[in-house]
Amino acid sequence: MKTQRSIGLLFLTIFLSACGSTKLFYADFDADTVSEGPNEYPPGDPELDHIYYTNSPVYGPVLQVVNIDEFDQHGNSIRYSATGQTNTYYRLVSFQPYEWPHDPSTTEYFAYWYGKLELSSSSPALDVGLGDDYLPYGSHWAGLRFKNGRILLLTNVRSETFEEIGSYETGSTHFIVISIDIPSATYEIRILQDGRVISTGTRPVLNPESLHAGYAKSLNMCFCERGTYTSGSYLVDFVNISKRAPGDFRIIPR
Ligand SMILES: [Ca+2]
Ligand SMILES: [Ca+2]
Repeated sequence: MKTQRSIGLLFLTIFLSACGSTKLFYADFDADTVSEGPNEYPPGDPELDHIYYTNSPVYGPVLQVVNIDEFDQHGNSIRYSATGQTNTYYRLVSFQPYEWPHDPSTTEYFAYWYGKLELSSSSPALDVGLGDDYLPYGSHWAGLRFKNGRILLLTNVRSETFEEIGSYETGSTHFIVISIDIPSATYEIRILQDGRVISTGTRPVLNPESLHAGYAKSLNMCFCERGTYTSGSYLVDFVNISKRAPGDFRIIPR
């Protein structure tokens, strides 16, 4: 199984290397120092892509580079941990491309990454979204929430309402692809886990007026739910935002 996954990841890496001009954000954390926060400006193509996060000495690290065999996508990954901090900005992690101004020839955006959910019943919800800014949730084009074994799709940003689209088990690994089609102002999210795919199908973008804005197209993750939560983390690797789809949707983590 491990060999199959490594081959699949190698294929995907080669594919993406040939399409450098379409990359907007890329981080694999392999050059980062274990036990520290990741490089805020991930080395390599593309230039000027950025990770926004706050590793506060008061509230403890939110992001930490780790090397964990059982996740083992490739080399290092990052662990994003929930904290008791009530200020959203201290808890938010935002993967931000550099693109200014907006390229009018762009018709599609894709965000994709590997993740492993380490969430228990005492963990806050993990919210993930792609949008034109990093302020959850109003700017999101599409978003997901993971909470108590349920996978929820954000359906209304103002009222923060969700639709249940699937389930997960704590410790499960997945590969997520969020795709945005600009001309039709639609999106689709695919979650590959346990050898199957959960798809949202094609849906209208939640915040279509910002599709042509010249802001960052950010992939945002947040343990933003308020409450006395004490645990929870998300292992993440191979974070991509691109104008091109990943080379092989059949790559399913085991
Ligand atoms: Ca890695
Ligand atoms: Ca870079």
